Amino acid sequence: MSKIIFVLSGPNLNLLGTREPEIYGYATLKDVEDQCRAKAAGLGFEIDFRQSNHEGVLIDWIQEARLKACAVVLNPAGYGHTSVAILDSLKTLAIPIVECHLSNPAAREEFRRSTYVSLAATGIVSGFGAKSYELAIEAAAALVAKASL
Ligand code: CA2
Repeated sequence: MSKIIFVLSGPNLNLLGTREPEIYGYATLKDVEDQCRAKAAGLGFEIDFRQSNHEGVLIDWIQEARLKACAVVLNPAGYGHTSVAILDSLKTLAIPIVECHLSNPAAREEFRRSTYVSLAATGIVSGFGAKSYELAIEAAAALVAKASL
């Protein structure tokens, strides 16, 4: 069975660490990737870490995860609040999906308080800055281990 966790990030997260650090922290996306890789390795998994500003590209990667991944960690960024198409693609997966956010969207503006992605996610980690990604990988690894018992 695959031991690869797809870790996907949506629009504008390539700018992480360069703007709005009071909300998103000072870590860059490369820092987050390094932390995720180390966390996954410690748990016996590999990660495939990708970011796109394009909805269709994210959907292509989610479809690719059906064939190659044992779990998906997804920070959909703004698309979480708008994209029925991403929700539809997630619904085709039979593997754990962990929705991940740096901030706690539930404590922010009204329009961030729900995400379409949540309707397909196994669980959500939010509000812990870059650490949210590590916690999401830990959750994904635990779900995969439980499913293969
Ligand atoms: O907290 C999160 O991780 C979010 O998914 C981030 C999204 C936001 O729309 C969601 O409500 C919550 C925004 C990502 C923007 O990324 C930036 C990174 C650095 C500087 C500015 C924006």
